[in-house]
Parts: sequence; structure tokens; C-alpha cells
Amino acid sequence: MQRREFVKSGISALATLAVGETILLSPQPASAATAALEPLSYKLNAGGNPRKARTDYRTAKVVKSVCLNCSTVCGIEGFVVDNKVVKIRGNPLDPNVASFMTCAKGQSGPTINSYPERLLFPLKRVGARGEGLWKRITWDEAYADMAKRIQKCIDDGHPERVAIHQGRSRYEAEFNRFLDAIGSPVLLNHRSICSSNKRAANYVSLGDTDWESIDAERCRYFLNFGSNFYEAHQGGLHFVRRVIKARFDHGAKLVTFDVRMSNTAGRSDEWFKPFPGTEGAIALAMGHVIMRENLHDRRFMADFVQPGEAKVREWLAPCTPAWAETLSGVPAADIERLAVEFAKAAPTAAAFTNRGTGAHYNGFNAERAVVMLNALVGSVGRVGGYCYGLEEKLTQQRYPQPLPLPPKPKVRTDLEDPPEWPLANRWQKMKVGQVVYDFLAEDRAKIEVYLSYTIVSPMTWPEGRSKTVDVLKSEKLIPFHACSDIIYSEMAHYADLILPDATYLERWGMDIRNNLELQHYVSLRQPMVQPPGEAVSFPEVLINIGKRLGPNQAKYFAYGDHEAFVREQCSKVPTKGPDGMEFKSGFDYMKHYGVYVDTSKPKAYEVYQRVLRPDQLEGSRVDEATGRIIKADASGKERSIGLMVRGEAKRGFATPSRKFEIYAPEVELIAGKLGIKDDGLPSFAQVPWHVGLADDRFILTTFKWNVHTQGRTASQKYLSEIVHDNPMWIHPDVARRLKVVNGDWVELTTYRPKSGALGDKAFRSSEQEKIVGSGRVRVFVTEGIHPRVVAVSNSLGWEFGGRASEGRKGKRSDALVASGHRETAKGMGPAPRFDDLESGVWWDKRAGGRGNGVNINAILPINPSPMVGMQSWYDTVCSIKKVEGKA
Ligand SMILES: Nc1nc2c(c(=O)[nH]1)N[C@H]1C(S)=C(S)[C@@H](COP(=O)(O)OP(=O)(O)OC[C@H]3O[C@@H](n4cnc5c(=O)[nH]c(N)nc54)[C@H](O)[C@@H]3O)O[C@H]1N2
Ligand SMILES: Nc1nc2c(c(=O)[nH]1)N[C@H]1C(S)=C(S)[C@@H](COP(=O)(O)OP(=O)(O)OC[C@H]3O[C@@H](n4cnc5c(=O)[nH]c(N)nc54)[C@H](O)[C@@H]3O)O[C@H]1N2
Ligand code: SF4
Ligand SMILES: [Mo]
Repeated sequence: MQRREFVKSGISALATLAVGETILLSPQPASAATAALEPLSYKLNAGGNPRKARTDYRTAKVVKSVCLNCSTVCGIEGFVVDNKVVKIRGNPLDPNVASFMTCAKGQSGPTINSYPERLLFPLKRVGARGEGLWKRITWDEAYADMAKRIQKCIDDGHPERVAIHQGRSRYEAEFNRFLDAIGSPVLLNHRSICSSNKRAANYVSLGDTDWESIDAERCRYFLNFGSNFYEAHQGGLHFVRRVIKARFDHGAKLVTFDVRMSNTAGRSDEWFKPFPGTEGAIALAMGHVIMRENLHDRRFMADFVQPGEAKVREWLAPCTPAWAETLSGVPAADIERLAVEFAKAAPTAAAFTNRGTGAHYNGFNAERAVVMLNALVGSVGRVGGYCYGLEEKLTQQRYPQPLPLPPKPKVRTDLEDPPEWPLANRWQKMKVGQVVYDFLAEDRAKIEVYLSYTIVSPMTWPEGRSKTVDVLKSEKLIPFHACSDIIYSEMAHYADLILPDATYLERWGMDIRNNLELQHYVSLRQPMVQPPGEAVSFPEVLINIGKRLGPNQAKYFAYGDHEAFVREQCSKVPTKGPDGMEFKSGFDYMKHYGVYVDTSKPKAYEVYQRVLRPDQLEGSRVDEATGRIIKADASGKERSIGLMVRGEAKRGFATPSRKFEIYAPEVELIAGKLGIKDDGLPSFAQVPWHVGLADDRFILTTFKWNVHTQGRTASQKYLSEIVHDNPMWIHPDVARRLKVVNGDWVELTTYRPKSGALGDKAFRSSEQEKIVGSGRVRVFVTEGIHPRVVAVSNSLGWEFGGRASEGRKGKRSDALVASGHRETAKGMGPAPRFDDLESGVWWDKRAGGRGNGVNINAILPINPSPMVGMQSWYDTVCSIKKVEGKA
């Protein structure tokens, strides 16, 4: 007899699973599903039909918190009725939000709380890894198992074999503390598949790695290189509101470079579609025009820019608009004109980027070239100009963690600090996440305990369904994997232990983001409602594991629970509110307002001009040749702390020269050590394998939707209802050549980077063209794309995650309905009779719908950029063939 006959089947049965019972969870058998939780605000009317229940918002409890449906982390207010979040709106006290506004994703957040397919209990794998067979266990068993394995690594002298791999976590403080306590430095993240070229470029140029905080409301000219901030971008929602205001109030101009007509491109005054990865050349050519026309800011350059004006002029001389036109296809006359307009609008002008420019093999230098434009025209840090971050993070001085603090680990590993990409970890841990699975496969590092959190690498990583899944499946390479998730994701499927998490509306945390009002602020994430079933917030899980470790580790977790941790972090927040209200503690203040804004200091304009105080200067000396002010730090190491400018001791930039470094000696040095030719300037080289691209080859790019966030929103029904399909954008010329029309199917094949005459060293490049993979996609024919580019969005094509993300409608478990079973897991209330997913997933293929799209990451190659290691997402060469007949 098959053992499967003994097990429950399908995520639908999860809610009624008893401790010790077994369940099979994999996408195919889980055909029918049950609603374990009551969908938001639905009641049945007399006729048995669902209708919206009337909610009296005046009587709702209002809880201030922070959204995390994307990385913008907007301050929000949740309206809570009967332990349900019935409405989200913006928290006007949050200086970035400053209104009741949220985006559609923010509105949809509460649906995930009551998603019928939420994970509710700890589950332990009982079949082969990836088979989908699980047994419900207790938290005690789960904690004991994890603590035992981690303790063994510590006792064996290999604490670094414990790794946390996080996606969008916002829990660096908690996770670092946990790993410090056990002695492991291996906190892996997704920064290299996100934005590390930008951070590295800002670090090298300005000494700051955060996103720019453009003074948008006062800005008159926005020169946008590849950001889709009307839909995405870090803090896009805050930014777009201010850009719109600037456009309405004083006619600010918006120019966008994007290979695709994004919503931002479509709403710009001018849109240009360059050949992919040539933004650096365009920016350099604009620099050339600015210098040639003497439109640069002489004084700023003389005081604060390295190298000086003469060198920059000489270096930019060959970068003519005509040169940039041959590379990018953007007319020289336009480059010329835009450069002049931009410079004339300065200092109320800002040139900025996002992943359209950064996610390339040459993205690091392209990012630098764009940021440089602000330095040439002197708009850096100026009112209405290109302003940038405040260094203050969740520091111990300001947001103290409970004492004692564990010491920093002394070991390093190739996993968290790969020597091939030295700029990856220069200032902040950026890591090179997409090579982690490769390194494990190549035995470059060992892991015993892999804890994953808010990351779904089979969906969001390059080679997600090949290399990533191969390694995740291998018990030799990853002997133990515990995954914290809220749904049965593709990541959870390959774990040994599933830890049901509380959603961002059900847990604690502190958050800081760059503030477009240029003042320091911090916000509090607090539970609006209790998590369902036995879901536990992951930071809480780590504390509970920590308490079970030996005394040398457990002492760092003796302070209590995660709430106690956060309370301590708030202990230095003032107790008097902006409206005069008095609170017993900083924690109470934060719970009330949700946010604290430090208005005691002036807005952070021109921070580099700040004059150093006598106490800062004490014990310093000036290097006569460079004007740098040098002082020994606590450890005795000499550092530049400022710059002599026109006889005054100024703060300058946080770079080694204390100037804005167009020329960065550090880059030259690092490149030299790696055998890469680099003069330390943001010079342009085309993506090597794009040079002389054959006629039948295209560049495959990807993009984000306004209503989806990577791998975290497909399970939110109302968002997937809006966007659930992702046909491939192709230009009409291409459609004509391939003889396809809108909606036809094509076969798409991708290739690894080819090593060209330039002697490039791209990851796994080879002389022969090697296929990464191929798949069938539908085409969307549109003028809104560069003729040599095809584009498929990410976020879709889930095989897991429940009915909404899988695009599968279906009834609740028949057994449950038939037996009139009304009881579900503790704290979840009765099972509702109406289930929104039953018929609501109208895009189900089986019902004639379009289905849930494709996961393009399956055929995108792992491809880290030189020095920084950022994934070159938007450089993939592909070919397309028409599929004859019915696909
Ligand atoms: N709605 C929504 N908001 C989000 C997110 C989300 O998933 N959804 N994610 C958040 C995160 S983590 C991030 S990192 C940010 C990312 O925010 P963005 O960088 O603004 O968004 P992306 O879609 O990654 O890329 C931006 C644009 O690059 C274009 N592009 C592709 N190739 C090229 C090229 O070669 N040249 C040029 N010039 N453009 C090109 C794409 O068409 C796309 O419109 O958004 C954050 N906010
Ligand atoms: N092709 C392509 N791929 C991309 C991109 C692209 O532009 N194109 N963008 C890249 C970018 S910018 C980024 S930042 C990465 C992000 O990729 P990831 O680091 O993987 O991050 P997310 O997609 O946010 O993580 C989603 C996972 O977190 C789970 N999750 C959601 N909420 C919670 C929660 O409250 N608790 C827990 N424990 N889990 C939760 C979801 O169920 C899902 O399993 O994707 C990258 N992937
Ligand atoms: S922009 Fe992001 S953080 Fe802000 S409301 Fe929308 S989903 Fe939430
Ligand atoms: Mo990202």
C-alpha cells in the first residue's frame, strides 16, 4: 500500500492538521483548497451570496505601523475591527508619506493576513527533500532541532556553517546579533541581485551608499536614467508624489531613458530608448557638453571634485555626443540639448538612476557617470538638487539594543565575502548573493544550517529553477534548511523545516529609510493583529533558539522577547510628542505616532560644506598637498575627517579624498589587483557580448509592475487579479520579421555571455554560444520598446504559493464542507462558507483564462558584474522563434 494513502493532501487540509499528522504539499496534488480563514470583510446575505460587510471605521482601532509590501516602507495606519485589519492608509506623520496615500500594494496588504493558504504550524519534512511531504510538529520540537544543530556547529568550532539568507528583511540588527552571538559572519542577502552597483557607485563617488534623496519638490529638471519610479524604485511612492508636485507647481521637466515605455517613461516630457547598457556613454557625452560649453560649476569643482576641472575636461574630450549616438542610438543633437537644459536648470536639477542603468555588466561605471553629472553642475546636496542620505542608521548610541552585546565574529568565508568582488563588501555588506549556490556546489564554503527568510530564490534568483533548485535540493550541499515564510512558497518547498511567520502587519520591528525631507527619522512596525494559528515572527524564533543554546550564547537573549528588544531600541526616543503629548517611554511614543522625526537639526543640504567643530579638529593635522584633514581614530588608524576649503575646515565628502571622487584611486587599486584594466574614472565600455550583436539576437530585459513586488505579492489575490500574465514585449518590426501577431506564442532561448575580443572575464563565459534555457512565451507587440530588446516582467509564473499565485481556482476541501466542519486552527475563527478564491481566480487556465504567466528567471544566467558582483540582469542575449500551430 502506498504511504500517501495515509496522508492528508493539499494546502487546504493544513488548517485541520493535528500534531504528528502528515500532509502532502506540492502544487499538483493540491488541487482543491479550503478557506481556513475568513476572507476580508465578506459576509453572506440572505440569498447565500457574498457581499461586502459594512465597516464603521469610526469605531475601528487605529494602529500605526510600517508597510512592507515593498522596500519603500511607508508609514501606515491600520484600521482594526474584530482582530482583522479592514483598511490601510498612509500615516501622515511619516515625513516621506506625509499623507493618507498608499499604493495599491499597500492597500492589498491585509489580504495576506487572511489568505486561506497561510502557513499555520511548524512543519517537518518527512519525505525526500522537494517531495512535499510534511508532518506537523510543535514549536518546541522545531526549536530543539534547530538549537541542537546550531550548537553542534559551535561545538565543532564551525559557527560559520550557520547561515541566514535574507531577502527584504529589515531585521539586520536582530539577525546580526543572533549570528554574532554564535560567532558566524554569514548573513547573506539579496543586495547583489537588487542594487549593489548603485550602492557601490555612490560609495565611491560620495562616500554614502544609500539611495539619493532628491529634493524633488524644489527640483526643476529630472534626468532619469532607468528608474521606473512611477511604479517601482526605492521610495518611489514618496518620490513620485513630489515630482508630480514640482511639475504642477513650477513646470519641472522629466526626461527618462528606458528601453521600454514604462509608466514613468510614458509620463515623462521626453522619453528616449537607448540600446541596453549604453547609459554610461550618454552620461559621459552630456558631461562632455557641459564642460565644453562651460556650463559647469567652477567653484564646486575647484573645492570639492577630484580630479579637478582641467583633468575632467581632458578626459571627457573624446566622449562626444556623436560617439554616444553610435553606441546608444540616442541622437547626438538630443544629448547636446538635454545636457544644456540640465546644466542651465542647475542647481535645481538632478540626474539619477535605478536598475535600468545599474543592472548591467558595466552598471557600476554607468551609475558613477550619471551621478557625476550632478557634481559637474554643482547640484549635489543643493536645495532642489541631488541630495543624498543621512548616515544615521539604527546605531547603538541612538537605538540601543539590550546589553550585553555579542562581539563580532573573527572568521570570514568566501560565501559572505567573495574575494573576486572586493567592492561588494566595502562599506555595507552587499554580498554576491547569486553565487552562493555556485560556491556551495563548488565546495568553496560549507553550510550545515541554512536559515532562509523572506527570500524565494527559485523564483527571484537567476537560474532559479536550475542551479538554485539543484543546490537547495541537495542534502549534501545544504544538510539542513529551515525556511520562514508566510505561504508555502517555492523556497519552503525545498526546506526541511517550515517556520510559519507573522506578516508585517502582525509583528514588531524598527525601520529607517532615507528621508526626502532630509531629516533623520525612524518608524515602528507593531502588530495590528495577532498572527493566526501558531505563526511566530522570525526574530522571535531566533530569540527562542538563542535561549536554548549554551550559556555563552543564551546570555545574549536573556532580555526577553522581540517586543522587549524593540522597546529597548526605542528607549532614547523622546517622551514628548510633536503635539505636546507626554508619554511614559520612548516606546509608548513610538506606539502612538508610529514614527519619530528628529527636527532638532537643519535639513541635510550641502553637508559637505559643514564647518568642523574644534572638538572634531582636536588632534588632527592637515596634509598640505591635498588639504585633507587627518586624524587618528580610536584604534590609532589615521583617517581623513575633513577638507581645508578656502581656509576653512569643512566636512567634505565621506570619501578618502573628502571630495566627490569622479576619479577614485581605490577603484584603480582594486581593479589592478584583480588584473582588470581601469583608470579609476567612470569610463565607458560596452557590455562585451553586445558588441556586434547578430541580427537574429536580442537583449532580454525584465521589469517590475506597479502592483507586484518580486516574489511577495502574487499570493495577494486582488493584485494578481490586476496583473497575472506577463507576455513578452516585442517591437512591431520584430513581430513582422517573425510573422507573429499580438498573442502568438514564440520560443525564447537565452545564452550565456560570450567572451569576445575584449578579453572579458564574465562569469562562465565561453567562446561558443551556450544555451541557458528556453521556454514558450506569448508576445505583446508594442511600439513601446527598443527594437533590439524584448522584455518579460518578473514576479509571475509561480508553481507554489496557493491558489492566487498559482492562478488556480477551486473549492474548499470537500471533506470540510460536507462535514459542516466549522472549526479551524486556534485563533482563526470559524471557516467561512464563502471563499473568494473559489471562483475569484478567473484567470485560471483551466477555465479559459490566461493563466499566471511565466517565471523568466528560470532562463536568466547568473552573471555578476566585475568588482561589485551585481547581477547583470538586463544584458541577456536571446533568440526568438515562432511556434507553429497551437502552443
Ligand atoms: N511596485 C513595485 N515597487 C517596487 C518593487 C517592486 O517589485 N514592485 N521593488 C522594490 C525594489 S526591491 C527595487 S530594487 C526597486 C527597483 O526599482 P526600479 O529600478 O525603478 O525598477 P525595475 O523594474 O527594476 O527597473 C527599472 C526599469 O529599467 C528598465 N530597463 C531595463 N533594461 C534597461 C536598459 O538597458 N536601459 C535602461 N535605460 N532601462 C532599462 C525597465 O524597463 C524598467 O522600467 O523597486 C522597489 N519598489
Ligand atoms: N528577473 C528579475 N528578477 C529579479 C528582479 C528583476 O528586476 N528581474 N528584481 C530583483 C530584486 S530588485 C530583488 S530586491 C529581489 C527580491 O527577491 P527576494 O529576496 O526573493 O525577495 P522577495 O521576492 O521580496 O521575497 C519573497 C519571499 O518572501 C516571502 N514573504 C513575504 N512576506 C513575508 C513575511 O512576512 N515573512 C516571511 N518569512 N516571508 C515572507 C514570500 O512568500 C516569498 O517567499 O528579486 C530580484 N529578482
Ligand atoms: S510603496 Fe511599498 S511600502 Fe509604500 S504602501 Fe506601497 S507597497 Fe507599501
Ligand atoms: Mo531590489
